[in-house]
Amino acid sequence: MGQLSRVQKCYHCGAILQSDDPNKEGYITPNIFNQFPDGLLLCNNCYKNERFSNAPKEASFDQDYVTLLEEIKRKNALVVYTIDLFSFEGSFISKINTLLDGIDVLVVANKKDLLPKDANDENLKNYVAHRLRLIKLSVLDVVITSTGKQTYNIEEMYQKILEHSKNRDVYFIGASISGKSALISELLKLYQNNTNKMIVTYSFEGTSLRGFRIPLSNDHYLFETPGTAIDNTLIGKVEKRLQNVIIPKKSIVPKKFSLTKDSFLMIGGLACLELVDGEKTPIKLFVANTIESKVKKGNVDKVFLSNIKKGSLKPVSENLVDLKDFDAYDIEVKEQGERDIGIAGLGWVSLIGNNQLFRIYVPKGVYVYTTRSKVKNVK
Ligand SMILES: Nc1nc2c(ncn2[C@@H]2O[C@H](COP(=O)(O)OP(=O)(O)OP(=O)(O)O)[C@@H](O)[C@H]2O)c(=O)[nH]1
Ligand SMILES: [Mg+2]
Repeated sequence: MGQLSRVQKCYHCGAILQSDDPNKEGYITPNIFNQFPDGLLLCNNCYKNERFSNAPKEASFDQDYVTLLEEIKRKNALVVYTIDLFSFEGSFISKINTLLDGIDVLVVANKKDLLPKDANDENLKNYVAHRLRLIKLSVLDVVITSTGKQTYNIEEMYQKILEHSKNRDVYFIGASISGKSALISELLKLYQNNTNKMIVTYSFEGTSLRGFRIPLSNDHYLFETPGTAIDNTLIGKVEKRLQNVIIPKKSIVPKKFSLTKDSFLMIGGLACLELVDGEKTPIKLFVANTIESKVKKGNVDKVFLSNIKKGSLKPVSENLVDLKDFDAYDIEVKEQGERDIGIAGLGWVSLIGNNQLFRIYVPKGVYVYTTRSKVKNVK
């Protein structure tokens, strides 16, 4: 009988691994194959496409929204674009931004209460304006707000809406759970109805979208619209009970760590940031205060996974138990100064850029970004 040897398969797609023909399925670089004879291996294709992809996923959107934006454009209305300051970076949808081209946009950057207490409004406005410039959206103004127990700048928001609307219709738009309904309900506490119209629920023509219509004058209205669902944030990837742990309830207190080459920060069982190359780097982590995090050295795949399996860092998700549940991205930080590496829905890490190479592991399909720092000089 001939010798029986084990056939190695790609851990992700299941193709039989081979090092003979790069054009056939299952191809893996020979030295990787030889270096880890018993390891869990990925074929080059899966390694590139599935885990080490360089293109974080853009959120998708509903076709009804196009119809709604076309109506806004036709009416030359004022758009109040609501963003969630804690987590808006992945919520821009380029097609929506293109459709907003030429429309007057007032940005309301909400949930300021979730940021560290010493976060500075001017810095935040500059950050938001910078992000919006990058996506080629030109805005009239940015107002920083909060709703909830301690509201912030609601009156300023209302005044700016009245000032910029100039007898036009006004539409509150923005991602789901950015706080549109909460802001409008605060606004209604200041609002006086001097018209002969009522506040009504309203169906947007040609769509299945519904919202409130609030009269501003006898000819003009403020419309509340439903949010665009954002499918590239962590919130949609975990079970309901965990969403309450991941979405901060109060002001984030940043946690300090330090990464040296080959060490990594595990953020609960949800994400992991490794310093692959570069000098020792102090980092500040901005996530909900209840999330447990720790720096470790060693083999990321093994250590991170064993922490998840043991449940030693909270929270862990039933949906995130295997390496194939995670994407990995390499991020080179070439810029100097304070920089953030962010994970949509979870939060971000702040550091001083110094030519580091980081590798970040995030749940599959979750948006990852790098920008100048959102919250600077906090203790
Ligand atoms: N911490 C904090 N939470 C807020 C704030 N504004 C709204 N929220 C919360 O965010 C969640 C979503 O708020 P909504 O006002 O329903 O958001 P929305 O944009 O109308 O969402 P859709 O209707 O789904 O598009 C709720 O749990 C609110 O309590 C805020 O300023 N700070
Ligand atoms: Mg709403």
